[in-house]
Amino acid sequence: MNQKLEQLKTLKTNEEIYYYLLSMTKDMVKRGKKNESKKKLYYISAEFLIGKLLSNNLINLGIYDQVENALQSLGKSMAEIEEVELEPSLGNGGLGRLAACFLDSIATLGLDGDGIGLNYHYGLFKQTFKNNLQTEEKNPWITKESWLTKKKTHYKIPFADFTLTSTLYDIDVTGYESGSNKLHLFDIDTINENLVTDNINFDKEDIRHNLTLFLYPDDSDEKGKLLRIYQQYFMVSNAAQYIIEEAVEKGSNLYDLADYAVVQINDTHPTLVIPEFIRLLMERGVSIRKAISIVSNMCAYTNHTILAEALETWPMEYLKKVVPHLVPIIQTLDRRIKRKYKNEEVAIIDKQKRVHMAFIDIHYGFSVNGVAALHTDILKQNELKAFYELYPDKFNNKTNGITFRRWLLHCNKPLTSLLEELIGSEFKKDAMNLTKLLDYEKDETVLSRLLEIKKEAKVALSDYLKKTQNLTLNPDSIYDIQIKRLHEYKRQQMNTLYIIHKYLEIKSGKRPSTPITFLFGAKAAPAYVIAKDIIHLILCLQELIAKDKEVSPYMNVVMVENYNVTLAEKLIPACDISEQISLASKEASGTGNMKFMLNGAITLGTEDGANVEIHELVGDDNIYIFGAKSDEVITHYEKSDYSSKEICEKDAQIKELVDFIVSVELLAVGSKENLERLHHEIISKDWFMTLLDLKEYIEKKDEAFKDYEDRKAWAKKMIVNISKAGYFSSDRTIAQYNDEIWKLN
Ligand code: 26Q
Repeated sequence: MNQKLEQLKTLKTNEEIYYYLLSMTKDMVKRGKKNESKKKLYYISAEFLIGKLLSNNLINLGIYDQVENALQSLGKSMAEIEEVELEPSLGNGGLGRLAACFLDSIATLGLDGDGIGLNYHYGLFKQTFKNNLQTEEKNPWITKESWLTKKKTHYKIPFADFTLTSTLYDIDVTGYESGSNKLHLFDIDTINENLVTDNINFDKEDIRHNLTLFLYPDDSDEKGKLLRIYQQYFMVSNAAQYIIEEAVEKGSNLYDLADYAVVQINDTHPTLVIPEFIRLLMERGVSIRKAISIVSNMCAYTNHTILAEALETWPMEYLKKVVPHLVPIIQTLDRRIKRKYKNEEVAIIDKQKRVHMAFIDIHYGFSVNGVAALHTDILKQNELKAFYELYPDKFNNKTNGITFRRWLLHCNKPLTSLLEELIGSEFKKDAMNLTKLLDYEKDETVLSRLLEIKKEAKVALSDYLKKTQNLTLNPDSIYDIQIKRLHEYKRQQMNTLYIIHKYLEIKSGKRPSTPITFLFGAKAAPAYVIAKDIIHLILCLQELIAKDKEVSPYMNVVMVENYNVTLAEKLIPACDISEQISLASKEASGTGNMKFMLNGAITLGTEDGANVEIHELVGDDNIYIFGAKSDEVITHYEKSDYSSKEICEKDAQIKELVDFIVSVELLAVGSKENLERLHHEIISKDWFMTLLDLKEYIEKKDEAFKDYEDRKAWAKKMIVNISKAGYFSSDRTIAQYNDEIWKLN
């Protein structure tokens, strides 16, 4: 090791150093311990939002400090070296990041478990802003030397009209002071990057050459949907062949496959793995009856959403076009259910001949889990009630978690050091030890140090955003942050209505005691028109306020470009107020809420997803909760009795805020088409009930800003939040998955 670091000191450029460390790390993992057991977990997911890996791996291998010291003697820092690494965008948001946190915890707990997914060359997309609008560009990340290791593993993947040959690429997954596992990403050698013409446009029909170009290419048309099915089948056929091969090598006779493998299906995207396993077993001589029973004992399903549009159903016609060989199997699976249960609600193939992917998972998997207590309850009592009645024992909750290695040790070193100094380092292995911090609730020195650390993080973020995006922030202001995918149910539009409220207040002479910075980070799906209009509104407000000398000393709006894991790592430590304001019942869990809490931000949120559990842990005094409860919201949907139009007509203040979207001021910096469309959407539809909670939101947010003024009392809230965050370690979540679902030996 020391010799290697001496050699490092002879290098000059940041590139040279980065690539040296990359290969050194890969070498160490190769020679290090591997997690092994008879039964192995395979976590299949269309997304793995892994973020940059260098620091993470150095921390997990226990050599971060040594490397940092060596760099220092060169007059360099890890931060500079990390700039060289490109961040892959192999995920949309929560579901993909969760998969990455899970891989870290699986390895850390010493469990034998690999991830399986696809090697998208351009990932999601890189977001840029032009004329206050989102534009999408490809986001290449694969360089000649990278974390990927090309393997000699190839499979034949049969489609209706042709067969593709796959190639496997592996990424090492290091555990914190533990053995390593792998993330297997499958690809095709025939990919043609030149198919991408401009931005993210490409020939969607040329499957042999486009299959792994992008993650979830726009599926607003039939071609896009077919491509998604091609991707999904390619992913799961590779997975199933790989899993069977490994099990047989270890001695499985196929009939005992479930003793060698357990498969976690991450949302419905990998659902076709069930019929594919059955097909492969039948090819190897197993009867269909037996094959179904083997597979049913092996597959477990996680649900991440109750939004109707995200519950995948594929027209049978599409499946016939892409994977006709799976169709008879799916029909058999469906017939068996129809024979057994007369209730049409639980049929796999519905009257319109659409195949309900989640229903395959529920009938033919042994476990169904939601991702937070409230979410699992809603699945049982509403969305999946009919299934819960059939299979009460299959349903279980696994409240999400986050890896503290990345979301504390790596992204907030000053806070980590303070914690070590106060409570020792056991919290790094067992996060519940963070409760020891409660002893310092009244310690004035500790309270001021916490505030100093927060201030330092705000300065660091401000410097970084200045350097990388030419944004100017005031580190003496309150940092109020909403970072997550742009979706109407997450209600970024409600946040903008508050901003309008504050703007108008300042205009009328009522100034906040401490200036406020409203930060946003969000990508919108390329075909999601209203989501893009909301981004436009945020950017227009940013411009309007920045240009207004009367207002800008007191408030600012900052939307960061191309929000990703790397930016999240800088934004989260700097946050004072964490915006978690989804319409109750719609956010399955949220995981950003946990990262913020761990870094001493106070949540402003609705009783939704894991906010409910955060609320229970920290108590009323250490969180700002507002808005309609989930049962109320569900009743509004059932009765269709919510009308944003009525609210606007009855409440002049709300009307004033909403109408400001199409004011002369905003139209002067924005596009009439986008602003008018958004305005119209809110006053005539507002499907996610922004206006239902707006009044209470304004009140609660004002209360939080007022409380912020008492710095000591605020620091006490920070302490309580950090102390109670231990429950949200993904080590806890994964231990529960293993104890209750996977049961690895
Ligand atoms: C489905 C059909 C067609 C096209 C795309 C999709 C699709 C793609 C991505 C559906 C869903 C997703 C991603 C969902 C997701 O990220 N869900 C989030 O999962 C987190 C981890 O459990 C939760 O914390 C969040 O609450 C949930 O929104």
